[in-house]
Amino acid sequence: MENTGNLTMEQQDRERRLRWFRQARFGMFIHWGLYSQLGRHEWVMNRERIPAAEYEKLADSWKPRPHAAREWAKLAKEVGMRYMVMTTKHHEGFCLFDSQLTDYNAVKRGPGRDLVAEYVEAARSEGLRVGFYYSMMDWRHPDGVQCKRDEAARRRFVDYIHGQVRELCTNYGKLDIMWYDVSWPLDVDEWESAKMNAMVRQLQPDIIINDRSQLPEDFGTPEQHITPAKDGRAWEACMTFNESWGYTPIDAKFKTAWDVVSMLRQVAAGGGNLLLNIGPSPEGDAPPICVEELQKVGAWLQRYGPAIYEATDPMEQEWQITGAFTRKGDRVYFHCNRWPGSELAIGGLRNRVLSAHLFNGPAVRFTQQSDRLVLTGLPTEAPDPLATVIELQVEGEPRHVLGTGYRLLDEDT
Ligand code: H79
Repeated sequence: MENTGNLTMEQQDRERRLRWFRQARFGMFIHWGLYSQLGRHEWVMNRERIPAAEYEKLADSWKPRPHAAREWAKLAKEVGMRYMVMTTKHHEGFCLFDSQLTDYNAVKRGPGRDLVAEYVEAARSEGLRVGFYYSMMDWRHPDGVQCKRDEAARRRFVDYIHGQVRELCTNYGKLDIMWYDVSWPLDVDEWESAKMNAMVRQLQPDIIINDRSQLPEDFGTPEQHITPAKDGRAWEACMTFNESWGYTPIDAKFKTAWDVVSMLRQVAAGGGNLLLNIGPSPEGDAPPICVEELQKVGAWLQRYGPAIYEATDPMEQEWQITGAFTRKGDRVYFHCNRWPGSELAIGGLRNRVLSAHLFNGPAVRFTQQSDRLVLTGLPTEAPDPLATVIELQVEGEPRHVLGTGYRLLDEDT
């Protein structure tokens, strides 16, 4: 039984809604929109100062393949992701959903279908949780900038944004995540964010809401860095595969499976999630390199999953070039991603080691003198080049402390 004794009713309800999210660990972010056709980043309209009239032609030329989302969802499921978040409207203003509030949407223009409905069906049929990304900033809406200077414009724009959020929360069944993005140029009162989120919760009592409507709500969203939230708040790091969110083939330096496994270990160690982005082509193909690398990650998780999904207990630790820890209770998992050969020395572990094993494998011999642990008789080649997990059973609260200065072996603390 959880001890909920010291939590307010509101906090208890938040923890109830967050329960799946705190255990999810790994999700797929999808950035898909008109910008995908240009292949030069999702900010292309703004960065290249493309006139709206010219950009809007992309709404008619976009002809994505039917049900492309099914392949993304299958991939997500296969590689160990538990949820998805897709852009329903990015800063460009084009709506991938059927909106009564604008004709600039996927049903009325080129695609001729509701791409959000297809996405929801695809994710649900793989048993994945469903999130909607929605950009509050809107470069195309005539009041999107004017709203800051003109009360009538603000009223119209806020009604438009709230109205679309209502549509999203009404027309697609049960949702798991509302993932707002950039709330420029208004402040929290001008946006009437509290009112908007109260509406969301009335329509979707189990939903969790991110922190980007200028209210903290349910979880934090570090972007392009992995930084745990304070005070036990839920959090999710969103990361790109290359350096763009939208389809950008000229941005060709992609993270590898090794990088992704390392990010998973970092989020697990901090009790958070990794929302890893894919920018599909305009037709709807995930870049082949992302598919290949994710499949390697999936195979790795098949083998080492428990050292990621369930090993989120906090543990003080410092860096080592050979790897880092996750922890569950008295089990400490050293994820060795730079294999040193038949001997692995770990300095700074302040607990007596009771046993050492390759994860789900044979015992490993070791010696321990003060805070120097030496594992011996290991394979000369890395058993797993992405990261080999070594499970240590330790005595007492696990601590890994080296300090910055030089310290003789027998000095304490
Ligand atoms: O969708 C992806 C990015 O396109 C988007 N978030 C991820 C998930 C993103 N948009 N902008 N940013 C990230 C960086 C933030 C820019 C901002 Fe600003 C600085 C927003 C508010 C201050 C630039 C200046 C935009 C408005 C004013």
